Amino acid sequence: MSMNTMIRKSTTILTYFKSNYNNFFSTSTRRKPNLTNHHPRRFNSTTSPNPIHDQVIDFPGGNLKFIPQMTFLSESQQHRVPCYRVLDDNGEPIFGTDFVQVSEDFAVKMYNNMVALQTMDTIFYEAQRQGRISFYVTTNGEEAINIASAAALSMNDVIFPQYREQGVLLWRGFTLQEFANQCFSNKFDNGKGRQMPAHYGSNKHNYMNVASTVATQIPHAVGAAYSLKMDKKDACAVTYFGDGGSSEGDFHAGLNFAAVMEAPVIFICRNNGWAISTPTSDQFRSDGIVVKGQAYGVRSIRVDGNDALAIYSAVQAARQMAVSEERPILIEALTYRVGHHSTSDDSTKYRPANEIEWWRLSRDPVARFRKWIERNGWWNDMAESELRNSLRQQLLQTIQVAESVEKPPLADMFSDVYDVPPSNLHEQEKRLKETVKKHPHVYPTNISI
Ligand SMILES: Cc1ncc(C[n+]2csc(CCOP(=O)(O)OP(=O)(O)O)c2C)c(N)n1
Ligand SMILES: [Mg+2]
Repeated sequence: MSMNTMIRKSTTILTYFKSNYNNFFSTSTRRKPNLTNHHPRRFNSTTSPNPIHDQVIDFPGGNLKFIPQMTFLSESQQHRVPCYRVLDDNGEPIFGTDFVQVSEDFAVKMYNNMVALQTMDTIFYEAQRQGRISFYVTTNGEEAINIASAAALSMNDVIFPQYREQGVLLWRGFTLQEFANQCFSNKFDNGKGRQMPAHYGSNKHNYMNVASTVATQIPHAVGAAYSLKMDKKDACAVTYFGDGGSSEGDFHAGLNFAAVMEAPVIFICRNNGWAISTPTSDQFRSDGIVVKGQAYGVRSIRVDGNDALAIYSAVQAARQMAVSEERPILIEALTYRVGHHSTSDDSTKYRPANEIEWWRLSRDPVARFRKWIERNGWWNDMAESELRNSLRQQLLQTIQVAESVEKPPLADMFSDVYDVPPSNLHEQEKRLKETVKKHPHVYPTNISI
């Protein structure tokens, strides 16, 4: 198109726009704009001249009202979104609370798992401090989110974790020995020693491999949910992430896609206040994460993440809605990361030690749930010390075993990525083997060639 034609066309468009300007926003029938190029439903305004409150525009998404005042939406709501809880800090049910009942056996099983998770984290953390494994990440303070959410799901639901959700895998039956094998990168590790410790994954348990690239699991979960829906499976996808994960673009893309495609996925955000050393106040100014769900058209709830019964009830309801109504649900679980971010971090460098202590002592989700089961007569001091002693012994045993098992063979480094490995990979493998042969003294003895 020549410059002259372009100018002519733009002038025509401008003239058209000017002459129809009022019509675009007018509700009068006398001056109906010529909207032949638009979908007729789009700008179908009502005709009543007054009062303005009766005037609506049928815009994509539904009818909306016209108002005469120039009103900006406030950047914050007058009232923050409230937080659903069942048990108070003392493990006492709140008056009038609405929750899913659990049997004695089930509640005790949940508690056993929370204590197992806590003990495993303590022992593996110590193993890293002793130099026996290279890395570890604890769930301290977030045991209820891990175990109670897992307890509310079905085994067919597919889990897309971040990296602080080992309790979900524990609940699904991954054994303490399997956890230790992964952390010690021995030949029984599902990942064949090719991932950092605490990067678990298990096909058998419908638990996708942990990838520490924050939030990449979110769009994966949405895609998987959409495929579950297309296959008419009685299951949903469930993805976990932190407040930091919600600051990534993947979170926003995932939420929007899930809303539009009506994918049965549950987004569980562990808002624990910190993304390593970055507090939430430096990440967003919205009322947390829950309001973002609503902004994307996703049904959402804010839950006390340190209350196992509230998490259990909310996740069970979310699952029911996700699967039967084929829709995404967002859960923002409020909690606190009591431990350091990982063994590569010292959180006292960026937050006060007394803040950590307060959450550890006053808001511990495990102690809170214990108070509730004790109050019901389902638990006592003797059961507690037996459980803790037995778990400690088992875990010490598992790490001894895991440590003594040999590492995966060197060839495993080169397998599983390509169907037909390319020539440069063959070349690298050959060179590595030659180097090991030449310098056997610097090569670990527990790795077979
Ligand atoms: C894409 C990406 N960016 C940055 C990092 C470095 N990193 C690892 S964990 C983390 C913080 C994540 O915080 P959050 O999602 O709140 O999880 P939390 O550790 O609090 O459980 C960051 C920034 C990463 N692993 N991946
Ligand atoms: Mg966080």
